[in-house]
Amino acid sequence: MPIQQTLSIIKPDATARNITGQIVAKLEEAGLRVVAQKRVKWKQTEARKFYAVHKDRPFYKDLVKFMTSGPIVLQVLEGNNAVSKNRKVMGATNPEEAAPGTIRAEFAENIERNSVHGSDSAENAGKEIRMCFRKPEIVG
Ligand code: IDP
Ligand code: MG
Repeated sequence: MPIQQTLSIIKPDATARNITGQIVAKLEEAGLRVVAQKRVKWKQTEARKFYAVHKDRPFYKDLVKFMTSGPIVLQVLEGNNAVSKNRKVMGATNPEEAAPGTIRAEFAENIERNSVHGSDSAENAGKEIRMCFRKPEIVG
């Protein structure tokens, strides 16, 4: 299995409830390693750019508003098949459809305020990591 890196974000609903540690514990239990991490507050321009793939979706405006509403924790996760491993431990976008034990099943408030982001492909992981971190900030 290839060692990969993926981008993870702990979203404002989770930082507001002080559950970032519980989320990191789930990621680590799944076999993922946090090799970069920083807490930031995004400006509108940063959130718009990050979620540009969704710019024509009906939820885009609210998503940008939500992602700029409070602090977020950006992370690079590393491990075997990190992209799909992270998606699995995150659970489905809609917490009502997320498998038991997943981060979203346990912590998400609703389909928008769903506690975490995770890259959906190795290609997007590379792009998202480059958008959020400089090389020296990632220490494996
Ligand atoms: P993902 O985060 O599981 O990859 P995406 O489809 O990429 O899901 O959507 C990005 C984010 O946009 C979601 O995590 C969620 O915060 C928000 N979102 C997605 N679909 C909806 C929706 O139908 N209503 C409100 N917000 C949504
Ligand atoms: Mg997505």
